[in-house]
Amino acid sequence: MIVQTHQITPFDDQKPGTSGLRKRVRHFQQPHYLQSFVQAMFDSLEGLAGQTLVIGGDGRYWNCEAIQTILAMAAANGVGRVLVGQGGILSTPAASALIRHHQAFGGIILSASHNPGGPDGDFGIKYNASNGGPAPEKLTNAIFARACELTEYRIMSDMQPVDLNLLGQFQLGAMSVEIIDPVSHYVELMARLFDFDAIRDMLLGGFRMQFDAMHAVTGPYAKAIIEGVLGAPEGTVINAVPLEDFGGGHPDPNLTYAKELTALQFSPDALDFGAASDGDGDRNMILGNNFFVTPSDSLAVILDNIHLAPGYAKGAVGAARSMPTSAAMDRVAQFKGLPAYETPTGWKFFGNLLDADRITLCGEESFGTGSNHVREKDGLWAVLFWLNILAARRQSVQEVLEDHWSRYGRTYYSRHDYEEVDSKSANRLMEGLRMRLPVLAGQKIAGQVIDLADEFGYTDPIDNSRTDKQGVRILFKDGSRIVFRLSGTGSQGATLRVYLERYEPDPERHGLDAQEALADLIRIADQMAEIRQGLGRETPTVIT
Ligand code: G16
Repeated sequence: MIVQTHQITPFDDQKPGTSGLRKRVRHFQQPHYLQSFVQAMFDSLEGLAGQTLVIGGDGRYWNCEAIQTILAMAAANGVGRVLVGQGGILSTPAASALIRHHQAFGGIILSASHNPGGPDGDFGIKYNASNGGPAPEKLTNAIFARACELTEYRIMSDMQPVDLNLLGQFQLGAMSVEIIDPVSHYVELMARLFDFDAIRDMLLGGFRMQFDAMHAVTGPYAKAIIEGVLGAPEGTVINAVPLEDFGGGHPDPNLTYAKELTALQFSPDALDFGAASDGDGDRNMILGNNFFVTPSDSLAVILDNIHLAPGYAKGAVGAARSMPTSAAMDRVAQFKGLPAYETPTGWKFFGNLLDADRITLCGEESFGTGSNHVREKDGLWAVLFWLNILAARRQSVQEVLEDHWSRYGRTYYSRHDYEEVDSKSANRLMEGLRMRLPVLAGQKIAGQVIDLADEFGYTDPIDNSRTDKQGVRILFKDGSRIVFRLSGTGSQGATLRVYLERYEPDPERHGLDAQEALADLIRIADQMAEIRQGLGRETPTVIT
């Protein structure tokens, strides 16, 4: 093996966001850019020499090229063994499961999640630690600091391109490379957690469903499980073949971007169940017949019914949600006498709670739900959990939700996103809100009295690490809430997220459309933050 050392000028823009480093493909393709980040990562991982890494991605454009580069650099940096998903494919949850199963040192996942792909789209890279979860802030900060000062990287220069499609094992210098089936281990894990017999019986009994893989990584997993093991008819999984550009779509499972599925489920031909997952397979959307389940409600329903899945028969030890996620989960936790945690946005903040066995279940409003089976959110897992609940309860999605609301009350919830706005204007808007926080409490706006106004910060109960500036919260006397936050996952400009929530205990008022139920809060949010004037946008880009 010939190892070459390349001299470079340091990059100062390699700070990982909410979930890894995400940039436009062309930005990543500039000379030495990917290499700089990978070297900074390797340099920040103490004790990496001789260890095992899991590598895979969501199949987006440039995935396989990046894997070749990472393999050459891993060999040159003394990594002992790498496990690579066949074809360069590994969904984020499957990668997390494999890291845990093989007790690997960590993993590198190539994905920009739900962001569009293709030569003009986004690319991304993230590191997951030995627990299978996203690198904690301490590590991502160290990687960034290292990248800012990095002047050289090491790479194997005599490597022939590896055939990523060929299962098997071979050597790259002293490093062993194994190309493994990306799907089989994940299928076995799901079979241990859920009542596949009951789901199979339900499907054979005429239950009709569709799963939209959005031409992203979940296709092969969903085909194997839903159509293969569970016996749903062929064609149940649509857009099942992962494509480099996701077929030109935006692989984000929500009502705006999962167009085909949404159109079907809100039509007279709607099926009993519809679901979708995102670019790297960690998000999920759940739909019934002409019915949308908010991710916050989905988390609450799963917690309420958790014992119905064999892998969780003993119930949960506790649950957690990100701060902007609605409090619907908290009401179930309170009823069951379980601890409920509120963390900043980002799956990495659940890691310590899961590792310390404080929680079994966690979720986020951003279409993410997961449990202690891995250390990432898991799209297909959530879909299977819903199928398990429906099979056990023999009720429709709508019936399950209506029953839930009748017992716990309904939390109306919506998120309004203003995507790719000018960064300076977005920061100015947030700064303006921050400055007004001290005087807001007690004020009356459009008939609503503000109870508390602050900026969310979090002290991790396990390692006491502190994370500040995690979103501006306006809490009203009647329990309603507005949260303002800038996204940490975009690659262009800034995205303002406005989270709106209102609790309604009265069953007589549970049948409203969410936008209607939240209309007064939507007006207040615009008025308080001066969104229209500040961002020059009349309406949100995406409403979920
Ligand atoms: C990532 C994170 C999630 C987060 C979401 C949105 O999801 O893993 O924890 O909730 O981004 O973050 P933001 O509001 O900062 O854009 P994914 O699916 O993109 O990896």
